[in-house]
Amino acid sequence: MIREINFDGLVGPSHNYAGLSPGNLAASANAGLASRPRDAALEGIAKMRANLALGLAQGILLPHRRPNRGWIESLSTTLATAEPWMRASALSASAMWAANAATVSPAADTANGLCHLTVANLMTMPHRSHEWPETLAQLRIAFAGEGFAVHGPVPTPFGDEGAANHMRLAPTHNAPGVEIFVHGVGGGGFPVRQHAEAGRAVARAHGLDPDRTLHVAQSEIAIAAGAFHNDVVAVADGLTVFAHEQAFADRDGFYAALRSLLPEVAIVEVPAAAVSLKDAVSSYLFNAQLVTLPEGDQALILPAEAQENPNVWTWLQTMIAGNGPIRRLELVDVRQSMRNGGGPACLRLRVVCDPATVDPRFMIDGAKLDMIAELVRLYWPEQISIADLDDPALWARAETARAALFESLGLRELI
Ligand code: SUG
Repeated sequence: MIREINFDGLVGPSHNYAGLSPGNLAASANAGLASRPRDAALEGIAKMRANLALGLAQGILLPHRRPNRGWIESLSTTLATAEPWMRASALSASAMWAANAATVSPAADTANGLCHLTVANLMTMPHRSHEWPETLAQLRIAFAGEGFAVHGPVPTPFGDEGAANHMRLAPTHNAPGVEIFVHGVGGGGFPVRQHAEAGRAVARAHGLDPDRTLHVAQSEIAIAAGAFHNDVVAVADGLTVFAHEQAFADRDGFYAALRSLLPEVAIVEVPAAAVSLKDAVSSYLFNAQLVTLPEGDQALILPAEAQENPNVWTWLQTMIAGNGPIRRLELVDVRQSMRNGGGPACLRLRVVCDPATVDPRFMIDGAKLDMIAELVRLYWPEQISIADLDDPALWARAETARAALFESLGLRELI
């Protein structure tokens, strides 16, 4: 049966706060803090468990080889002698944010009837630019079945950050949908990470119908306020778009184009007068997972921070009391990831397909989560301070932890 599967990135054992992403306000504000990799991974596991309990299908993407010695060597330096930012980049656990792993077009939208995935090149931030080869290796195993087409990255200099800048609307998972690619034009002093050319290249690679595909610009003020990806200010599921009033450069033009393609669309817009961009970015209201539950209602899976912001929480209470399509709120605690600017939606990649066609080593149930949690408790460091990043003992520990995980999951070929 065709379903939506959320593939969550498991937080890796080297999770740290190095402040590597200009424009990501949380990551910059928390640079230099001590991180708690074990807690971070367990928070992510608890989120996956909660999603399973809601009746959602759950998969997993796995931590990358860190430190990435090959990347450091390709820069003709070594871990011991590299500049601190470069060493931190080799150690970053940023592959946990699976919404940046790839862009996915379900089979119902594509010319050849395959589910297409294009790995994101993540070229704008050095610490993320070396993720794609290993992400691609995992995707090629997980989606090796004949119903999938897995593509390599869009070439540089066209920045592509994957599903975080992509929305799909469709009446059901196996009906043709409308796909929306959101790019930046100006960043108000911050880098634009998603380029228009990248979205167009992905749409062509996936064989999308140009008449059912939109390419829209993110507003510069949203990027300047810290929305370094569209999923910080907008999210979509089914026939619902949930967005901030100031998310898009040409809001009226976008809504009109969308309504003409999909007259039944529901646009749940949050006015800036009720929730400012600042509140939206600090609470990650829009970085919720918007999901359709098995019983048919839509739910928002929100970070706990959304409850702590009075403007956001008041708005949500009013929305729920009304008659809109989103009927339920679920809170999850992913604070360790949030401190690096990654909310519930950043942590997952949605793939619409039959779960039986996915390599089972990438599918998750309660028992497998128990096993992974056990390994996390055993091997993941409790705490990492910035000074620890210089310590060869930490590098070895991160490598041992990952190897133990891959061994247990039967994925030796990826160690
Ligand atoms: O790319 N943070 C990530 C957060 C990604 C969030 N993803 C989505 N919005 N979908 C980023 O900026 C911080 C790492 C550091 O500073 O150490 C970081 O990479």
